[in-house]
Amino acid sequence: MKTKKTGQQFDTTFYKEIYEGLTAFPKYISSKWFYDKEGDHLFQQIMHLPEYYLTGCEYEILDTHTAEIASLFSGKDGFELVELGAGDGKKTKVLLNHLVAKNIPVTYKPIDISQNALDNLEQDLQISLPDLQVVTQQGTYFEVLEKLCKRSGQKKTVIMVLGSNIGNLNHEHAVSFLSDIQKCMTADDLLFMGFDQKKDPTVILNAYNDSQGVTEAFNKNVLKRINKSLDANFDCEAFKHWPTYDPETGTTKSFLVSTKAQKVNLNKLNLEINLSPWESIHTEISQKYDDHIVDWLARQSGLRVIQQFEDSKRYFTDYVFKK
Ligand code: AVJ
Repeated sequence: MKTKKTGQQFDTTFYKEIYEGLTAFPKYISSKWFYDKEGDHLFQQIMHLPEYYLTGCEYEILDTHTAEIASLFSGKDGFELVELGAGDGKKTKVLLNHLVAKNIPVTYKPIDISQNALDNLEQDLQISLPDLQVVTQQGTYFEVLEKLCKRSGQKKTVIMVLGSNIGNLNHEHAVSFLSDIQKCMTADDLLFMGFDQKKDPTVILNAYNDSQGVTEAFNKNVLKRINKSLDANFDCEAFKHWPTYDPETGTTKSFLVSTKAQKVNLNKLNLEINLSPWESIHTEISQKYDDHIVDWLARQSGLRVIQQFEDSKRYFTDYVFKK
């Protein structure tokens, strides 16, 4: 049972949002468009970078507290594990291995915006955990939550959002995202969510400006994707990758800054845009948090933190929420 969106629907949103962002001032492109096949691949590489501490820290949390987390999740007659933004599922596999080994009945429902990532994950799980029941679904968080809300099963549901994926949303959007999740939860259900913490600004900036230039390539790949799929001619090499971190707000922002004047044709959009020298395109926010901000977000969304797990460096925290 798979819900695959037709290329058509996907294209319309993509076209519309790219048009909006590139005709706005200041210009922007949503980070959700990073993840085509090449973007997935580059993000996989990012997760292995020494500077990109997030993945390792959260892996440590799941690996250290596997049994405790598993027993927190387990319902009377098993449970459904819905993972929003599952990606390659590497961290989740620690938990899935444990659940299968302990014969705890679970249905794993990974959701991702990238069909490519889901196909890889499904294949991988078929081989490594053939007994695990897996149901994949492609879509954005918002589309998928709508379906989740209409579900009929009585089984306990645990919604999982790892990797500080919520960090791509500003606080206003994060509250509406958390509220949407809250509305879909019963009193029994749990939300397990990872939040990257405020820390030494240098550590944070390096995570988004690695020495091998993978993050730079990841950021620029969105322009390559636009060139390919919208028949456009961005000069990708004439952009500078520019991440910033504001320790007051905890917001990391990534920009592409044009090093020269550019006239860009986006033929499929019937659009021509001009970039002035040093004009920026904002491409991503990666919000950093602390316990107070997470508490505030939870309260705004009708949720409360019932437990939290930290890595040994206290760089990253997974929070457990109930409604
Ligand atoms: C997948 C959204 C958590 O913001 O840290 C990694 C994506 N961007 N390097 C993040 C990302 C640049 C990542 N998230």
